[in-house]
Amino acid sequence: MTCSDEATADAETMVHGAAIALGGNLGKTQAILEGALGMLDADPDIKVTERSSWYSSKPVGPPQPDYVNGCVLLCTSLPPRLLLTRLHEIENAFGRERKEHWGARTLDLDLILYDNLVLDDGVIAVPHPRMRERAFVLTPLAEIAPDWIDPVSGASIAVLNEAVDQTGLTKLTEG
Ligand code: PH2
Ligand code: MG
Ligand code: MG
Repeated sequence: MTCSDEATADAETMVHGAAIALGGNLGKTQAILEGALGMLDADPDIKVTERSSWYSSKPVGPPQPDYVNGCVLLCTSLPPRLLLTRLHEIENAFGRERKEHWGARTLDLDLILYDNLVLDDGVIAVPHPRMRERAFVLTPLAEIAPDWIDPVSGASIAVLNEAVDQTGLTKLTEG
């Protein structure tokens, strides 16, 4: 399914497809991630179309608790910068504080892919520059978008996922 051919009343405006990675490792993470998903879908400019399973993952970065991670696909009328602003608003609504780089957080919403756009303007970078190294992004994303082609490498998400180390990643729920 692509956003531009979806048979809904919103089909004319919500023509852009995006993949979002969700993560967190402070508080009742799974409930926070579900809440964030609800807020995303409640946005009149965003429609969540697919969601992955939730995974437990060992932290990448400084010592900190294990994460819960997952991915969703959405259709949106928002251009990338406005979408990113909405993601930050939802992070802030869940008490996100920006302290240590790669440190513990209640909620992290990362824009991974936006159509087949390649953009890095200092504010926004899509595809997400580290997605190719991260099983906690690629494995959930491969559940819901295995054939999405990374416009930088030319490889599909399924192929990228086969190349990453899956150590430390455990499925918690079915998507
Ligand atoms: N996010 C980070 C840093 N490290 N590790 C895991 N397992 N999962 C994450 O989502 C994550 C991380 C910065 O965004
Ligand atoms: Mg992140
Ligand atoms: Mg982030």
